[in-house]
Amino acid sequence: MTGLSVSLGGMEARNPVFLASGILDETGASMARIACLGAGAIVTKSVGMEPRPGHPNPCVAETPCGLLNAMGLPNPGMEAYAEEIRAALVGGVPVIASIYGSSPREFGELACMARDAGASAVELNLSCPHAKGLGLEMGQDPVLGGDIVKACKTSGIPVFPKLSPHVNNLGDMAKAFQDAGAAGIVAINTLRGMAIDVEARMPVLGNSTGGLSGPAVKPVGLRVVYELYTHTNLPVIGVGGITSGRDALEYIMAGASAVQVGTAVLQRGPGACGDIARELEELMGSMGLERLHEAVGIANMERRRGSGE
Ligand code: RRO
Repeated sequence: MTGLSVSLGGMEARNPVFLASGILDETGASMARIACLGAGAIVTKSVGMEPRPGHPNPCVAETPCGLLNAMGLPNPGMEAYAEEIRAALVGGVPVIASIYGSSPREFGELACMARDAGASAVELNLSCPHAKGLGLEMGQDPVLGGDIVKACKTSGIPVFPKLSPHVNNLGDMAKAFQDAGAAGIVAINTLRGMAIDVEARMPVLGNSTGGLSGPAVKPVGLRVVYELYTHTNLPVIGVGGITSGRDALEYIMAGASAVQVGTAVLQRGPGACGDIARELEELMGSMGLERLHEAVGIANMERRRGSGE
């Protein structure tokens, strides 16, 4: 799939369909398997400095067009998880470590630990919808966001902040990330939502609210990617509701240079990323698009107008 190869801030991937954070990424073995089945790169679960048990059960709830989760950042801490990152490298594709922290300094230390474990890049989780004091609360402040990127740049590996769809100052955030030296921006994390158990007269999720993913969020993700592509020259990695090669191409045409697949892996199985990459290649071929860059942002009318097309 040479026509699908992609380079993001110096990180090379054989195809642009990556495993998203939070899906089948508890162990290095499962991540390596997804890589062997064709994913272009693997994003790990979000890992912090200390172990965290996560939120009380139930942590997931199905809805008609998507999945609600409130896992609550469960993870064993970076020191222990480094072993899983090393094991995931067996898959032979770049491993991107998703990290979260409470300060730029902690993010920077985590980035260095991830690099030492063999990660090719870090994704900064600035967008978890239900972790007090972390995630979304940090990802809306351009000064703090820029400082976090700068701290992680000391690791020397590419840095990809991940944004929430709830951010209202996308242009400011994109500029702050670009000025700080980010290699790209990932969008979107899940949308805040909830479900009610009528008989029990209470919320379904143990945490009451959670994050919605899956087909329902695809139009929102597309809009955010489109806006980011309009506002910045940084590569954008699109995520949210991608289930097929056609969905992936929609994101690419909106401005994504790569995509991530999460919820669809639960529906289509561990080969989902590889299968979607093959579907993407076929669809592009049938449309006369030989290389990925020919399709990136092709549907972005703002950029077209800017370049006088
Ligand atoms: O662990 C979670 O509950 C979680 C995370 Br870290 C995230 O970034 N997004 C999400 O929907 N759930």
